[in-house]
Amino acid sequence: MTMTMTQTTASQSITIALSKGRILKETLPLLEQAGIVPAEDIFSSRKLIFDTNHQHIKLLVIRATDVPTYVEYGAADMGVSGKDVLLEHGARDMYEPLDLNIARCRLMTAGLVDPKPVQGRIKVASKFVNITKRYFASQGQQVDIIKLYGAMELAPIMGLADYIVDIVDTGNTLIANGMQPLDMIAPISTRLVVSKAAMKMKHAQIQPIIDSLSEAVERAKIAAAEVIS
Ligand code: PRT
Ligand code: MG
Repeated sequence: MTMTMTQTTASQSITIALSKGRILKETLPLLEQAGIVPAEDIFSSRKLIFDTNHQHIKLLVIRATDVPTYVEYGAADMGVSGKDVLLEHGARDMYEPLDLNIARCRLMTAGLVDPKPVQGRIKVASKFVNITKRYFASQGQQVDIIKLYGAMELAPIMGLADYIVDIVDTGNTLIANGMQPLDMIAPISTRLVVSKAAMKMKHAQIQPIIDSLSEAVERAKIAAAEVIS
């Protein structure tokens, strides 16, 4: 009897995996607008799991690239993840019910403003190797892909690669490094993802969270439009 009750309680608690870094800064105000507030300040804590003002909702704060993995395996019921990360990961076994409309940017190819002639096969450096492979294949181009973990802009300057695939916002980082954006691969924003298993098993807990986040996104859009006009 006690066992059953414990299991019921555990299965009805909801874990939301948040991407730390720049996405987190924009996620927390949205969560607050949706009525979900961490029990303590996330930025001044070393914790990885946070209680909230809702007894049944917990927040995980993890590396952005790990969020789809937690949701895919059902270790987190929901997640907040950049579309770039989802595209690169593959995002199997999860739904993507909501565009949170934050951390907007573009995934693009880029190259030197003054390119050197290509020697042999085209080399493309990126941390998004799967996206890069798919994009150039879709263009009918065979390229060698070089995996990097950061500072992609350096690769063409140093002759490591002819092109890069990276995130572009203002374009200032490219310009500062003698590069220019070339082709747009995909527009990017942050998405709410839900594990397929959790959507089935915990629908009664999950749907209200989706709904209140959706309303928070709409209110943020209206507020942004009012600032502009
Ligand atoms: O940095 P680390 O490797 O630890 O993790 P991360 O890069 O995954 O995390 P973080 O905090 O940098 O957040 C990345 C996520 O934010 C991405 O997955 C995108 O979904 C989103 N996002 C939105 C951005 C940008 N805008 C952005 N401008 N991510 C990165 N950038 C970087 C870009 O890589 C480039 O170096 O900013 C530079 C370009 O900006 P502009 O304005 O100069 O064009
Ligand atoms: Mg970064």
